Amino acid sequence: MTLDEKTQPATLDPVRAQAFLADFATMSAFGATIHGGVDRQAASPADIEQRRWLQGLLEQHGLRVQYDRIGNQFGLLELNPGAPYVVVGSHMDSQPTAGRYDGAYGVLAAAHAIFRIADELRETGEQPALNLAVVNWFNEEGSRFVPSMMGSSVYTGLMPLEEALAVEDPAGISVREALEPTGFLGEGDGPVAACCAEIHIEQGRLLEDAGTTIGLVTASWAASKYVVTVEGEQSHSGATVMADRRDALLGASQLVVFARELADRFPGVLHTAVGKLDVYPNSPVVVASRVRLLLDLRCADEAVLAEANALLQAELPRIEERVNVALSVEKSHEWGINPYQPEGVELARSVAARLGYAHDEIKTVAGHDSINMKERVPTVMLFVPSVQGVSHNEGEYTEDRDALAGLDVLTGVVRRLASGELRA
Ligand code: HGY
Ligand code: MN
Ligand code: MN
Repeated sequence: MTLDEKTQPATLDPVRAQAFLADFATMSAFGATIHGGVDRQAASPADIEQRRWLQGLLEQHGLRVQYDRIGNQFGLLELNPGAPYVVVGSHMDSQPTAGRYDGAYGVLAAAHAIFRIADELRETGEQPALNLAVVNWFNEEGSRFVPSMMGSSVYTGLMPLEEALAVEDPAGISVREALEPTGFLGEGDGPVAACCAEIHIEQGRLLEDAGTTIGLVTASWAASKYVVTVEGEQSHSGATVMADRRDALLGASQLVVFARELADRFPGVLHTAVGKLDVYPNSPVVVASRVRLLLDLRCADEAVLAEANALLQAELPRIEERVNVALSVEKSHEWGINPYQPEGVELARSVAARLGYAHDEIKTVAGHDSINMKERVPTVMLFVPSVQGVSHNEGEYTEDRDALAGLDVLTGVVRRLASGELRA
């Protein structure tokens, strides 16, 4: 890897830039897929191996690594004994066959930002007002264990610990059972946060289309996620008279199509999908008796989301009647359009402006751990561009120069947060 003039951000020296890119290449090898992506679901062997590698990297730089009771991984740099922490990071777990950048970029950027600030403080002998922590939140993706953003939800008290530990994957393995043998199930609640920062790839293409390098995230879209169970009756797919069938997969399919029609009623404002179907018995020559599916609604407007949820509820009895199945619906996760603290947006804006990077405000459509954190402490969320907006796909890509620009801005933000400028 070489850095040309275009790649090299103004205030990040080439040695640090190279070190970041080299570590990013190393971390991308954990769970690497043949198409250039990664497969690192929460507490899978690849996730575990990568966490051990991160622990080594953090310890090499003098950070003390600690795990809390839901397996969040923290690298602590205590420079002001007893003071609370600036918690900086993201997640390293992934969706199955996903991209290298989602989450992992933010954890590594946090680590390198803190390494640089620690070196600067050692040189000047200054003591910051706040301590510094890198965080790798457990199970942000929620693919193996539903719901998403689990580690940060428990950390912030938005999800009870015991409920999270009891969640089972499709093979019936609980979070507790998956984490216990890894040594990542710690004892305490993790460091006390005074404020938080996260950097992430955009996963959309607004920044790229506008030629903007740094997104200053002002708010999230709202989300409603459902677990739907469709109950029908198992029968012979050939022999059973059509009128007698109670086809659970047909009922589920109608819901899949309805979700799309719902989004089409609110173009650009509502995004929907069914991303997962578990079909029982999922066998040839058998009409399915039961389908469990995960339905995801994301919306830029809470009133529209409420209307979409009402339309969905109204559709359920229609599907039941048409297909002769029973539907049960449970909301598994939701969040609203709560803004990030405007003071944090302004702080990030001034850092990006001073460093000379093109920047603009943006909203996040995807969920992030910082959405939970901002409910508790002042939180700054930054984006860097995703090439063509590709994400949750092995082809996910961010240009090196953008990744480095993001690291540069994150470092500036964390430096100011460490001075206690914005704290709970
Ligand atoms: O958007 C999501 O729900 C994901 O966990 N990032
Ligand atoms: Mn992510
Ligand atoms: Mn993701």
